Amino acid sequence: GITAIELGDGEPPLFDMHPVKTLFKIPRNPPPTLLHPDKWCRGFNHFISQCLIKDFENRPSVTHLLEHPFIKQAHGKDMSLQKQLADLIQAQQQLGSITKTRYCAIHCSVVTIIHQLQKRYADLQIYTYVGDILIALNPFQNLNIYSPQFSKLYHGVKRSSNPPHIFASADAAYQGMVTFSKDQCIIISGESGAGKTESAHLIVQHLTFLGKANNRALREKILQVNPLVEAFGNACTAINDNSSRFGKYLEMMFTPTGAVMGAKISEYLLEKSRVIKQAVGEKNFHIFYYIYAGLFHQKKLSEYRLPEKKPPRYIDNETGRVMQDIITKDSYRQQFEAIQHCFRIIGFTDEEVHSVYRILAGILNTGNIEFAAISSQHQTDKSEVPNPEALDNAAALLSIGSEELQEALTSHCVVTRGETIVRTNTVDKAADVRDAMSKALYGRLFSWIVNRINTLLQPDKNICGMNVGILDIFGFENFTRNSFEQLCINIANEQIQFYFNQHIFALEQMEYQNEGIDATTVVYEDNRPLLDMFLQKPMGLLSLLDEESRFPQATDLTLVDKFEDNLRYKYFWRPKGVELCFGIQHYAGKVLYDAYGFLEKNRDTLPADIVVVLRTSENKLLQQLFSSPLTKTGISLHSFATFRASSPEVYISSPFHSLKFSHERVLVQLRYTGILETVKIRQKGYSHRILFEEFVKRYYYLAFKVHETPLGSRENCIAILEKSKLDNWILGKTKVFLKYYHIEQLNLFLREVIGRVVVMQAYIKGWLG
Ligand code: AD9
Ligand code: MG
Repeated sequence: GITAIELGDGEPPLFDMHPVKTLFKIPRNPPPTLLHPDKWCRGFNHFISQCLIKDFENRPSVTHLLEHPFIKQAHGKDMSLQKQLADLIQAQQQLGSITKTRYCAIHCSVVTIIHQLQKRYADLQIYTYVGDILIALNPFQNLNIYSPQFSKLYHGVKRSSNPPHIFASADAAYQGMVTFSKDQCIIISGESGAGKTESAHLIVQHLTFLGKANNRALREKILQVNPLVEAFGNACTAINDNSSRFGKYLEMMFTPTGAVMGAKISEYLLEKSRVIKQAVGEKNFHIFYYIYAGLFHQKKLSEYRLPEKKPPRYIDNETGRVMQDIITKDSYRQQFEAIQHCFRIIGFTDEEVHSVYRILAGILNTGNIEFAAISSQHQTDKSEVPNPEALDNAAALLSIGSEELQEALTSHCVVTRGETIVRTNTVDKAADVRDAMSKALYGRLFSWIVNRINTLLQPDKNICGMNVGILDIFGFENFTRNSFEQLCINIANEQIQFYFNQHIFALEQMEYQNEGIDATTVVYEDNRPLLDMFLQKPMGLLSLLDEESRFPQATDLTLVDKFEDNLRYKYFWRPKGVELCFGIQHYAGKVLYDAYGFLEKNRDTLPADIVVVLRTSENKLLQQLFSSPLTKTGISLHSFATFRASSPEVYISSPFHSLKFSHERVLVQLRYTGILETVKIRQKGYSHRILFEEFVKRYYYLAFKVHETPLGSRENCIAILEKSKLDNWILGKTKVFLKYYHIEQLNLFLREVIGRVVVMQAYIKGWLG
């Protein structure tokens, strides 16, 4: 049977599949104070609320709670339920640090949602709606629910006709775009490993299915975009074997009639430092292993000057297993073939692909260049390359002179009073320059690939189209050691959360007020102050970091001192005894950062001498990479701010790295993402708010004759709504307030009516002609 369920929005009924359905129903009105046997669901919720308030103050034991006669009576024989409840309450106790009001405000929903999610997860029903938001739990296994048959099933039907599915969300975005000629945006958020990237693929898959153009080649191309950029931008981390190490905003462009006509990607904040070093248990970007394996099997390693015995330092993270994996793992080789296929389908020339491989091999060889100090009486601090082979290899692959490269690595020019003086680099400095060069090469290569894809998939400029954007970034990260990269990633996530709050809570509540509608305010955790701490100028954390990076004498320690002196926020603290450490209370949890290397990473400088040498390259692609000054990729995600007010969202949460549904993990994620508050506001709120005039223009067919042009008045809105036999809608001062299911119903009616009109026109045409 169909098991569509809804959390929030009130309709259709909640959890009708549940054996103790009333028990877990979210009360639509405030719970009554008395426990009426007929309304024990409300009573139960109320009881829990009382317990939890007490629990918050006294922290009684769970056993004590379970001994309570009401719980005993309510749950009778269902011991598993008791156990779950116990787990749940324990988890809540562990949460700490949340305010009492908030704590009480969320608990009812916690019980409901978590139980429901768990039940569904046990049946591998990973999707659940919260109003127009979709929660997805990572199944960690292949589900056979993404075939073209499923795409068909979810095409243009009412959401309640089928179980919740990511295709339905993609479909809603597409239908919204076509029906209202409005760009749409799908935001995918959730912590690392939650399944965002996987979801983004599925959305692209369904949108390509919907945007069927006659142009099959174009569809094929679009489907290859994600795999290609992810080979270069994803890597294996401690949490996720295919972790996104960059932020990606993919826009799919459609013609006014909804045929796909192109695509565009924007990339943000690639974690370039991964090229030169990876944490224990982590790997470099996938592409390095793919080409190594591919070239090995094609017996072409020597052509690219890559050793067969000991793989280059940049990809050999001291486990010594890398070469064995490269030789034996079929998946690497298959991925290499897949990438070659992607390049070809999208339209890269063989020459371009060859250049890309040469640059990648060049980077790997660059990493192997070593430096040793020259001891001489006259010169101090000078270094030389004791292994000229690596130097020659790198230079050959990058098509530059090997002497010039050595020169640029081991010395630098300083201009003083119009005179150019050559200074030598110490061993450490030379190694830094080498690594900076590798990072710059990779970063610019990545941007070039993205730009090239954009050129190859550019839509016809003469058609004024619309788009659906899909935002997939790196999820919130909290490792044992967190560095600059984690800080950037977490700030980006903080901004997404802020956007989410704005969109779901702040803007919506403001609109109710303006329109004179009495909707209960929902209290939510506003992370604005925390964002201010990061982004404010000139005293925010990022400004302080930039400022300190400009002082040549500054160290990572003076940086942390500066943070401590200037950031007077409750979200910031400095643990005692660990000098380079500072802590931040993010929306998603506390993270301890190790400031070692922060300044260097933030400066991200590439010596001019290196740029000069690379520009002399005979490799056309490489020349191009360094021909223009590259704009620094800032931390700000302002470019994401093109969101439309009515855009649907996909909201991804996950049970994290456990095949078992873990209450604590899910609970924590539900809590910090504000899902519980979202349910509240979605129950009480109206996700669609349309100006009278716009509403009449869209739907007048439903109550008026085709040739009529009714005024965009309040009365005409009422006429349309009544004619459509809808209830529960509200009229504000200038807008109609509707729930998502109203829109669904109206659009369905509209399609029927238009269908009739079209048939009639065809009939008349046939009759006349
Ligand atoms: V990160 O922030 O980029 O580190 P994501 O993107 O949230 O993270 P990802 O989509 O990469 O996570 O999912 C992690 C793994 O979970 C995937 O490699 C799949 O093995 C698995 N996964 C996620 N979603 C699904 C799914 N719908 N079906 C099957 C899935 N497996
Ligand atoms: Mg990802």
